[in-house]
Amino acid sequence: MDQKAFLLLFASVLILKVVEAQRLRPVNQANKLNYMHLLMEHLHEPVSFLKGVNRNYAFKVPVSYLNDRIQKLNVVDRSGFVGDVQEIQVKQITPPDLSIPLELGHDENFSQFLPKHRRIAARLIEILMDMPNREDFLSASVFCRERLNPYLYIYALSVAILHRPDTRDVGLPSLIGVFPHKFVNGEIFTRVRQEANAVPPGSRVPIEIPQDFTASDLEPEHRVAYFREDIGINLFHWHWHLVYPFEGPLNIVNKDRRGELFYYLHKQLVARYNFERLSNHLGRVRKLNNWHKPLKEAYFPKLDNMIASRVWPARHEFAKLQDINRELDQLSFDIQDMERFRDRIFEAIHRKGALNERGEVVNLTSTIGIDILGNMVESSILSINRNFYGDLHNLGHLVIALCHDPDGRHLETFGVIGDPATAMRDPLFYRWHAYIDHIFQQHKILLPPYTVEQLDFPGVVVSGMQLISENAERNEFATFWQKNDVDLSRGLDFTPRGSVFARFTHLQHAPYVFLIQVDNSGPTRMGTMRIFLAPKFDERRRPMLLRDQRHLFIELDKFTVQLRPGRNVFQRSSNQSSVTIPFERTFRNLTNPDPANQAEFNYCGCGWPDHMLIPKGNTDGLPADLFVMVSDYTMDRVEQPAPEGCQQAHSYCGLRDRLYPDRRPMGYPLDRLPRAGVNTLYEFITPNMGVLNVKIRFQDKILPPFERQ
Ligand SMILES: *[C@@H]1O[C@H](CO)[C@@H](O)[C@H](O)[C@H]1NC(C)=O
Ligand SMILES: *[C@@H]1O[C@H](CO)[C@@H](O)[C@H](O)[C@H]1NC(C)=O
Ligand SMILES: *[C@@H]1O[C@H](CO)[C@@H](O)[C@H](O)[C@H]1NC(C)=O
Ligand SMILES: *[C@@H]1O[C@H](CO)[C@@H](O)[C@H](O)[C@H]1NC(C)=O
Ligand SMILES: [Cu+2]
Repeated sequence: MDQKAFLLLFASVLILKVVEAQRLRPVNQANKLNYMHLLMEHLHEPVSFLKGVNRNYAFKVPVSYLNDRIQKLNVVDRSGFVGDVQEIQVKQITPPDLSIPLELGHDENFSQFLPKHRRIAARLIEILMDMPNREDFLSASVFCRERLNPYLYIYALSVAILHRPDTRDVGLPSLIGVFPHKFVNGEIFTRVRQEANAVPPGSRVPIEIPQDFTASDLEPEHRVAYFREDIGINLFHWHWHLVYPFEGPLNIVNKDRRGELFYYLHKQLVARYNFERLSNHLGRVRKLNNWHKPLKEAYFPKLDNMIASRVWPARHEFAKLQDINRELDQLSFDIQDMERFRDRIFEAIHRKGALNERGEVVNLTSTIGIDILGNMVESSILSINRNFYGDLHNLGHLVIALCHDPDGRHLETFGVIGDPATAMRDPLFYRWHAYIDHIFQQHKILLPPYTVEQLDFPGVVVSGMQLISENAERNEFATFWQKNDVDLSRGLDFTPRGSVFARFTHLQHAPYVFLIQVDNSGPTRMGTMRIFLAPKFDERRRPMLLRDQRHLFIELDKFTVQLRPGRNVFQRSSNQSSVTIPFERTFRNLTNPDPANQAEFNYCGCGWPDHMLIPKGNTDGLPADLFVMVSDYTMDRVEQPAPEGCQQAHSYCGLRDRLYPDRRPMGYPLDRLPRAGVNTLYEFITPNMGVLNVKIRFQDKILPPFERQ
């Protein structure tokens, strides 16, 4: 026995003595899985260490599960802890075969976009999905944690928790608590460490994250950094891709209209970004259609990962895209390959038919064409012909993410756009997705415009609209800054006892209510209220034509209404939006796992963050068009049982285990070109629609945490 091992053994004997002074209480066996989030904490520590912010949980693990030295000594580090420890017992199973997941080294940088990594992740998801019951699932999760690359592990485990029928009630912690370095400036970790080491839990103050840490005002693009770098929208994007992975077991990937939702969600992301740009005197984002021209937009992320001592590579101004040939990633493709895929996709769109793997023509119809295209362009494993139409959108992420080291000679890894948790920080994310949307639009503009008869709902008239925001003029949205705190303690590479908070500043809007008056001259019937918002003027302050403006409409809400004969007045608050989830759910706090409210953290954890619902506007009040339509529910309705559990943000995320709850094309009625002769929104509307002139007024003030305006 060498000296180190001897010392460890000696320490463990002491520790076991300490354990005797503690009381071990098993947790309620039926609720064991509610503690799974503890597996996602402090990933640099073995599973046998005490877990939880207060270090009062322990996994009781079969000795053979533990790795190397620690395994041999069976050290359960409970040092320094006095009091009750709750024990989570882990059953011993025949361990799963991890030979494929182990192809990814423990310290490698994991990217869902890399084909090699996708294959590995798909296998791990399969392993975790195949566990026959909750006990075995917990056991396999513990076994994998000790052996696998932490990023791969968290990704696959999260997908499994979101999709196993028996884990609906298991809470998924917010990724910011797991990998905080993917979300906040690396510099603050030094200060977090000082605070945690020097100050006891009750007296700690939050560490302030500066609002402008990635660039200065010399860079015009920096004016919208508050959007790109918002913690909430990056968490949302990560979560959305957990719910809609493009590779993995077929029953997970093959969700109702997932290809169409890929198109619609990313179109909305670009629309929202453009709305912010127009709020900040920036032009709309230019689509990235020329892959040979140097790229004006630079990005220096300034995120560091202290665990893997990894710095996210930067991209300087006027970088060029290049052919990729990286042996270390088993990745090789040329820009020409992407061009070939692009040309084939355009050809399919213009022929209104695509070739499947058997060489048969699949019609790109007005109903399912967009769904087929979504899966083809992204591409997902549902693509009708991946060999022929390739993997355009994913390769685009990679060619941008690797442009600083296309052949790997500098041993540098991918940039932020190569990881869904960080991709939305990069200005090129939006240029790339503007291009991807341009492809989808080639299909949409070939579809026949909706006729007046198709749009109208005879006998239903929108006769009045009002917007009432707290402490604001009538028909104005109010926006401002707000500070909030997020607990980073669980994802740190050292182990403070108790929480350590970071304080960040984000955009916020005042709570508002829409009042919509609808006259019904027919019998009682149902309708769907669809609410959208777009800027009124373009970057040159000229009124927009509907053919341009329709790309800028962001969805604010969608809900079913009952129309009684005569006058109906509907009142709808911002906190009821079908697009958003509340702030608390975005930053899910699982320090106090209460089985009663776990379910809502899963699918219901998917939703646009409420604080980013309304674009910033400007101090003069940015003029915007609030568009409302009441459509005929008999044409919208999807026959299915009501969703269970929490209220879900279905507009962008769909419903768990259900069909997408609206039969119309996503983005209806603004998803197609307007009919002939219609140039403006006002000319477009039929009696069952309404437009309200509103303003978005930004007040340059910062509200303290959790305070209502
Ligand atoms: C991960 O990326 C960093 C550079 O950011 C690099 O130093 C490290 O070697 C990479 N890890 C592996 C295993 O490739
Ligand atoms: C596809 O469209 C063509 C032309 O409209 C039609 O003749 C053909 O039957 C359609 N194929 C299928 C499988 O519906
Ligand atoms: C939602 O907003 C309305 C109006 O502002 C308010 O009365 C209600 O309490 C809010 N509900 C929740 C759950 O916050
Ligand atoms: C999280 O929950 C714990 C216990 O319920 C509470 O003490 C803590 O303040 C919460 N943190 C946040 C950020 O809400
Ligand atoms: Cu995405």
